Amino acid sequence: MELYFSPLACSAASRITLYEAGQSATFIEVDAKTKRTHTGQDFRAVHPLGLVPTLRLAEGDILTENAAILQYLAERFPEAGLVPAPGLERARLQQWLCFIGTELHKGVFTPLFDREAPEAVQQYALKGAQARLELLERHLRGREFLLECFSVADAYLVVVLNWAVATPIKLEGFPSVSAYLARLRKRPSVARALHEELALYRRELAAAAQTSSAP
Ligand SMILES: N[C@@H](CCC(=O)N[C@@H](CS)C(=O)NCC(=O)O)C(=O)O
Repeated sequence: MELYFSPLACSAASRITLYEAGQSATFIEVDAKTKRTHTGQDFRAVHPLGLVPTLRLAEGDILTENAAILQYLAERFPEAGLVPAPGLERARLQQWLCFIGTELHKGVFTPLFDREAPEAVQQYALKGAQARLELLERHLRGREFLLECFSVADAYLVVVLNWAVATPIKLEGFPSVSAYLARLRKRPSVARALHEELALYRRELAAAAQTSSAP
């Protein structure tokens, strides 16, 4: 199994899921700007939009979209208990995966990270963040996880909340959300995945700085 990823991107949720299940994969790093892998392969030949995560299965099948990949991995390693049984709890998992993917990731963080997004778009995203984080704050008050136990939705949420430090969003105003993030960052699978990806992210930044200062 090959996981195409970029350091600290939403693909880190798949790495957390794999570690949580005591599994691994061949991790193929994609440069988010050039869309090339470290071996120089054009990633757009794998995923036409050049988006991570993308999973290539042993049989060669390609699977895209975070919510689909996370549920696939969780079902592939059922002993890890990362996905509830079909029924209302499964629908709740999908509810949170959709919320994180659309309302937080794409609705708030993507425009905040997009250097080409006009100021008005960024302000709109920031305004929208307030109600979405308030919703999360109310839900997480007195709860350890999004569902009854750790699930792939938590793997995705911790990665997305982790981005807040690089934006004007102040999580301190949402104490239950902040406490959740601090708690989950200490979870072994999360700590390991974020530690490894932070090192790769820093290496990527250093390489980019060297390229831009080259004569
Ligand atoms: N709908 C996709 C979105 C994935 C996505 O936005 N990935 C980002 C990293 S967090 C990416 O690859 N960005 C590169 C780009 O936009 O060119 C999913 O849920 O998997």
